[in-house]
Amino acid sequence: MKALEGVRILDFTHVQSGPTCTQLLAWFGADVIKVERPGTGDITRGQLCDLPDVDSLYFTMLNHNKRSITLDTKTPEGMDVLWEMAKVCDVLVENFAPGVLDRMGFSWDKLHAVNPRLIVASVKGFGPGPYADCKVYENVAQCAGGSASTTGFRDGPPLVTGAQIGDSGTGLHLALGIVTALFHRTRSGLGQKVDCAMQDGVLNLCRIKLRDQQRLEHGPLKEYSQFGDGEPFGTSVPRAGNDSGGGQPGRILKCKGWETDPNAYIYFITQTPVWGAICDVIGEPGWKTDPDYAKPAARLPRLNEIFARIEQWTMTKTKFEAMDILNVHHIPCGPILSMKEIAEETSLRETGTVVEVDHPLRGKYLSVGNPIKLSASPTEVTRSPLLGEHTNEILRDVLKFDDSRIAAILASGATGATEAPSRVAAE
Ligand code: CAO
Repeated sequence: MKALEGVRILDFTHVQSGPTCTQLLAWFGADVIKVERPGTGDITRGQLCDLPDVDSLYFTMLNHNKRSITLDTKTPEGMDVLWEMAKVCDVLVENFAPGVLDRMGFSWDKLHAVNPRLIVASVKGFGPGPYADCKVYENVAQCAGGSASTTGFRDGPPLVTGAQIGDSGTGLHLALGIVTALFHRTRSGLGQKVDCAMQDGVLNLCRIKLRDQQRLEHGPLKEYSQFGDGEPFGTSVPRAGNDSGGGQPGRILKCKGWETDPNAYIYFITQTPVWGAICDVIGEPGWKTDPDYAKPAARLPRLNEIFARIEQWTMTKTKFEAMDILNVHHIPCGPILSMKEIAEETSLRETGTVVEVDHPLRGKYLSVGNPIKLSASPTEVTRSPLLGEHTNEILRDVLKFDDSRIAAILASGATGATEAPSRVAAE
């Protein structure tokens, strides 16, 4: 039995933040029923398409293991069906713009009255406050959550990061909120609202930068290369390039081949317990006892010089050769892996973190599998649904409608053309 078997999710999500949450729940065994607008469905089905008339990779990679029903919830018949679904589901998940669900008539009060056990989980860009009504996409959340102001180099503009911390990060937060509410329901018998704001989710992941903001009031941040360069700090946490580490300073360093390979780099951490080994490996054994280098505090003003010296060594090795040598000495380091290298990495295939999935219209494609491994509830990744693929079976098997009721709903147009191909281009 899968961990969430028996849990039914009314998945009223779109784009990325909500779908990543419900995909995780589906991977844990929940029955996730995605409600989509007839004709177009989730707008991402038709965005950034690499093949004609085939659901985009964006959509397929975010909606595995789900079923799809098409419903125009702005028709009375579509609205009726949605209410019936709300009665038989355990969780409703949505990430529409602020106010959309209320405008549809699906307020928390009404949903709770109809199904007191229903958990209603929402992603919004912001929590209550001046921006509560704003629509938000990934990069807006990265900017408003503190990530962009602290990412990049100090002589350049703020930068967004390639990791989707606003969308997928908030989806993760929401999934935790939902399973927590499910656990609470086993004792209270009642559903509750679960709200995650993308700004809050990003800030939660930027926690150490708020730590640094407060440290700054008590003096310069000595592990930042800015300190070693003698550049004064301002009043807020600066961008730190690739510096990291608090007590364990680290940098990205060039490796052999960096002139032509944009990813011939390694992340190198000068962890204190292995400082002696580092000195031996790079050919500076004298630094083990030299008072200017032997202790972490003495090294902080010299980090630029120290990393320049370590880089002289890493540039003589490929990133994988350097990994092999450094790992023998338990020196924390990591290669900069390109997406191509990750896609080809056999160990990630073996653990199911990278999976090959077959799709009837697309054929085989690669996706990221479930990064959370449960020993008694392993994940089997199955393809995303075609638009409206399960409309009839949901009306019949989940909602237990009889043939005449189903025929009336289909005739009303509320479900659109259920046998329609996978998507209609939305771009
Ligand atoms: N049938 C009929 N109408 C439907 C429907 C259905 N099945 N599903 C959705 N709709 C309607 C909604 O009722 C809404 O209509 P109204 O505005 O008339 O009430 C409309 O579709 C659009 O909803 P939206 O405003 O959420 O969509 P958008 O494309 O304009 O905005 C987004 C997208 C992501 C900016 C917005 O949804 C948002 O801010 N969400 C919260 C934050 C979030 O999750 N962002 C992550 C985005 S991923 O990068």
